[in-house]
Amino acid sequence: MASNTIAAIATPAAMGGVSMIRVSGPEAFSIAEKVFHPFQGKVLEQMKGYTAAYGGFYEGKDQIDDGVALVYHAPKSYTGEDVVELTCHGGILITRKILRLLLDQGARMAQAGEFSKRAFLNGKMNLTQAESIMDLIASQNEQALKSARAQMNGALFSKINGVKETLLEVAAHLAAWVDFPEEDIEEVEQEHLLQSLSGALKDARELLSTFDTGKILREGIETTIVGKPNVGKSTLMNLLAGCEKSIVTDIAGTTRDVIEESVNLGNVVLRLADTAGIRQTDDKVEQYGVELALKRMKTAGLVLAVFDYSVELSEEDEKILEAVKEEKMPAIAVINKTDLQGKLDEDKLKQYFQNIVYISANNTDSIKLLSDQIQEVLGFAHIDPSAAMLANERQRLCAQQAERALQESVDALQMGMTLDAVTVSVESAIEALLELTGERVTDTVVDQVFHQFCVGK
Ligand SMILES: Nc1nc2c(ncn2[C@@H]2O[C@H](COP(=O)(O)OP(=O)(O)OP(=O)(O)O)[C@@H](O)[C@H]2O)c(=O)[nH]1
Ligand SMILES: [Mg+2]
Repeated sequence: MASNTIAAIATPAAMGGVSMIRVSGPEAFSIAEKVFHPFQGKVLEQMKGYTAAYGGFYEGKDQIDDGVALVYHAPKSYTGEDVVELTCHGGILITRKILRLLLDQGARMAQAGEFSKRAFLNGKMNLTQAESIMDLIASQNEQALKSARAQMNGALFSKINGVKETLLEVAAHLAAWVDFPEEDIEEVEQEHLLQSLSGALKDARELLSTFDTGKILREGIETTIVGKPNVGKSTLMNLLAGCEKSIVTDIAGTTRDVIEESVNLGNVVLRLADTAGIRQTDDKVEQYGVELALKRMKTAGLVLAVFDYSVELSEEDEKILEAVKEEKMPAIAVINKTDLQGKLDEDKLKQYFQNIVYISANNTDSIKLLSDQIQEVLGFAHIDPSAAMLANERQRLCAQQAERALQESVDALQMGMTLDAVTVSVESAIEALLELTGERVTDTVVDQVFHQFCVGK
């Protein structure tokens, strides 16, 4: 039978000061004992929880390294099982060798996320908390980090739990009425029922609306800089990137390829693409660049449409205005070169854009102006990163299922359908919420969640 004690390297597979190998399961101490010998004759299993011992790692009689073992006794550990965390020098070869020795002594190589899966199965955390661990590790900016931390502390769980408690109460009342159909339900009670269900529906909707913001927070947003030639798109790209990413010249048609760079701007990661200036051209290479620019613009999550303040709007600008109007993507009109004399028809732009920002791409003060505008357009200006937020597609689908079921229950009640019909919908909503928190979830879903984790987590 495969061992129930698992081991894996928890630190990155790279050279560093130290590496850590984690061992968890019923035989964690006895297996670790065979590879690691505390120098002062301590026995790992007899050490107090949360204490450490300095010792040597041995391959047979040969000492291959020295390091530290940290001991946790079940259930007071990350996984809820006996755990030993072995820290050695951070060489790739040494670390792998120690892992191999542990496996030779009977540990099994942990699968991706298996330590966290055990923590979940042992009731150490709920599923939304477990999911936030990977978000925490993957965070690229302060807001994403704060949000992941909040979900790890249970913000999402408490929100769902609140809705669930309401629904359980409603279900209990419904069950009583269904059991005693001869007793008429008073009108006030019916009104109360409707209120509770409408409230729960509102909460579910609010929760669903956090998904898009959360996604941008975690993954950043595809942002395409477009405009006719020479308006200063590449200058803007370089300003935001903080380096000479794109070539800037006063020759129209300088940029032909799509130039990409990720930048962190006021807590949003923009996955920027600088593109070729849009115009009619006989140059084959440039023409291809223009096509790429238009394509990029259509798939972008945010468009920065750049206009030159010092010249009148041209046919080329109009083409961009039409494209923005047609695609309806979030877009900001960036009026550049405001250090020059203005000739641009701003009123016309206002018909197409709700958000307009005046900058000079040569001036670093422009970064803040643009950043504020972007936060506004994406709805980030007022978000509370410590609030409950849906973090992935699995959670979104469960929340959506709950929302639909709640809508059905409200409809059924308002249309005067039988209480049985209302009960079915309420129970289905509860089911969806229990799946969301992982309180009632299939093995397949659990496996899917934890397989996305790192090995060693
Ligand atoms: N005065 C002034 N000149 C600017 C400003 N921004 C850019 N320029 C100048 O405008 C010219 C064109 O800038 P680019 O950034 O290459 O313009 P582009 O839109 O990328 O042009 P293409 O790649 O040809 O489509 C350069 O000479 C820049 O120095 C600005 O805010 N003020
Ligand atoms: Mg350019």
